[in-house]
Amino acid sequence: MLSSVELSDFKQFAAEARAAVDVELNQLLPGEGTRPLAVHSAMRWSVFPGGKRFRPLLLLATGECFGAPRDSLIATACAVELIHTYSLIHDDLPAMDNDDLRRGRPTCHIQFGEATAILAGDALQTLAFQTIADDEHLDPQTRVRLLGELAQASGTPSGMVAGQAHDLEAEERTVDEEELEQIHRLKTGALITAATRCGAIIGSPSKADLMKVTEYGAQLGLLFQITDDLLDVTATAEKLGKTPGKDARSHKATYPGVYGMKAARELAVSAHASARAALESLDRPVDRLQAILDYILDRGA
Ligand code: GRG
Repeated sequence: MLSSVELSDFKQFAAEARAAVDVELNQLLPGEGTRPLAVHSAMRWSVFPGGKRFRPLLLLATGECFGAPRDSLIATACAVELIHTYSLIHDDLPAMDNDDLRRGRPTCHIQFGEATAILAGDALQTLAFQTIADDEHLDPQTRVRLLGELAQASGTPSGMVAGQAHDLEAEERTVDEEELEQIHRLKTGALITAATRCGAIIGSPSKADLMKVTEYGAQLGLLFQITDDLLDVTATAEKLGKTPGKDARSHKATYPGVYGMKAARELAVSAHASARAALESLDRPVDRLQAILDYILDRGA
């Protein structure tokens, strides 16, 4: 565990990085008064005030661990958050999870109607790619590489869309441990891993270091999903900002459902240890990446 000085450094970093991400997101999104009005209001409704901003924070912390300047990281950090927010809007739609509460307030389709919510999600996704393509702090070759990373992690067959499709398919039947991990590696893990990889790539890592970062990201993604599943069982709507107990009611493939609560908690500890081992093999200042790990484990405890 981190010392109190390291923890206080991390809290300061997280608060300041979240504020910087919000300033940049505000500049990237079309203004409220921009026509057509409804789609832009819906995009802003879902992006602000936002959630934990976990993925952009992770990208900034990884990039800075590789010595990349903040200016070269911030747009890509926002692009990952735009993809994540699009996925939440679409996941909440009646045709998918059919949820009416997200980030502590009505979901996008409840507030603006289904058609506008679909368009807002679509537009956030395309804005993510445009943001990286236009980032003049990065050389063209790096932009193309980041675009490829993000597209792969968001789409199919090796990204979030594949995971979501697999998850929908599995609702009607029992899944085993291997299939559960495969679903969540794609649905949640791919974008979290991409956040770590994109941050590192901007800092020009060696191939060996990028592999270590990838392993850290993959294990952190699993840890994130397990704790998210545990919280769905144990936390209140107020703490979650979304409807709890939904996974079991929708017959979702979850870690507590497949393993039980005790074994799911043990798996979280084991993913935390594997991620930590990957970090320890990196000869870099990894305190913030360690703090992120500890924060996610504690969240589900
Ligand atoms: C619609 C293509 C498509 C994919 C949807 C995001 C997603 C994939 C499903 C959401 C279902 C879910 C609750 C997954 C668990 C992990 C997850 C993505 C939690 C939400 O992320 P947080 O906790 O949210 O980072 P905030 O609001 O803090 O940004």
